[in-house]
Amino acid sequence: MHTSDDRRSNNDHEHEHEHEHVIDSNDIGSHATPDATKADDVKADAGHAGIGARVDNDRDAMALALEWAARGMNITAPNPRIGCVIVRDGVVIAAGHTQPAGQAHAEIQALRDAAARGQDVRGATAYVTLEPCSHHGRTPPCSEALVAAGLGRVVAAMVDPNPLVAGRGLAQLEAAGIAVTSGLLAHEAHELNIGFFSRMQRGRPWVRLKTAASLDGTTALDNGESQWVTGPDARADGHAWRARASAILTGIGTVKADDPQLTVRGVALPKQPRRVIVDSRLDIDLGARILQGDPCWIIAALPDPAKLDALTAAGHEVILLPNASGKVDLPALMLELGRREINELHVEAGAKLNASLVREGCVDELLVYLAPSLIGPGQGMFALPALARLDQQRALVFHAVSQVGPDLRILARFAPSAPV
Ligand code: AOF
Ligand code: ZN
Repeated sequence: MHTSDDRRSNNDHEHEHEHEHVIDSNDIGSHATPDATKADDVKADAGHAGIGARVDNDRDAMALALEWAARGMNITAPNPRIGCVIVRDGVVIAAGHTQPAGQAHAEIQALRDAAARGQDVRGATAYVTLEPCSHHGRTPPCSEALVAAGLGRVVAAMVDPNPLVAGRGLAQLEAAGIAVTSGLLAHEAHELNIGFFSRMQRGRPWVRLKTAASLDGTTALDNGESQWVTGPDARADGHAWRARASAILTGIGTVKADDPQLTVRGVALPKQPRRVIVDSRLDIDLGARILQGDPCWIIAALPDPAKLDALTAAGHEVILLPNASGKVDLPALMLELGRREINELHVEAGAKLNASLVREGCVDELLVYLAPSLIGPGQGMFALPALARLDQQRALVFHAVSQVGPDLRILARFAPSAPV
């Protein structure tokens, strides 16, 4: 039911090229630089927030490490966004954050930064927003690098949920005589890597569903007209949220109605998020704009060998995930996306796919833009069935509410006990 006539997703797919706003790629999740005094013996560097600053306590140092972590917002996936600051005698002497996967982790960046500044890290304290890794992955273990560099103390915000690490990094540091603590600003560190934690702990991405509507909840007229409901600031903000996701999911209805590209524009990125299209019957037109760029993953339920071959020849991948009713098995899709190392999944789809995802327990968070206008009847955000009793309603909690230009931005999460 969720794919066939899922028409408009919301108001900002058509003519996507018309809103090319430049966004600071770090504008989500960044924090204000702590008010710190500059020490004399370390040169302050405007491009390197906090270097040379005095930090009086572990908490302030970790807050700075979180700020550094947020600089990796759009570049580290599938690795988590981690920050590391090195403090000696109460002064920040070096810092770094995770680079794109396969390149240096935060700790290595910070050690290199210290070396580049001629700073001696022996006996210093490293503040890291995740336990240093202990495994040989795409890169060698950070725990060994910290031991070799002679750090005196390591403070971590959280233990690494990656089963390849899971406490071993801290244990190795301790075994080498380094004083170790963990758990400082853990909540903030978890929020910054909510997708990585979701994938490691639940095997599926953190799913954030974006929609935009008038104050009375209408996303488009019945004839499909949807430009514009929310303003340019909200649309640009939406691109910043796309940018941090590993993949963007939509449905065939939206592809047919809006012919969107679902790319990130106006934000510098090492690689675009993967586009994922739920298309049970492989109805997609090979000329669709979404198929003209980077490879897409097309999720189908019914094999159509000729179409499958054509899509494959065009560089796309078709993944068959049927459920008992001949539609795409959405929970199985979430697990498949987890296996494919998708940390955060950004959904921009129509009311039917939105509702199917919600009903099948696949959505963690709603990102809703509400315009200060009334439209009246039209297409809604979720084509959910009518309830018989009000106690059947799906409970959410408002996680964050802010104003973006003239519009409201609401981040709402399903309450843990909510029926899904
Ligand atoms: C750290 N510091 O900055 C990050 C860590 O394949 P690799 O070598 O890049 O390792 C990836 C894993 O390392 C990742 O799954 C997570 O467990 C950890 N991430 N660890 O010490 C960092 N990003
Ligand atoms: Zn590491």
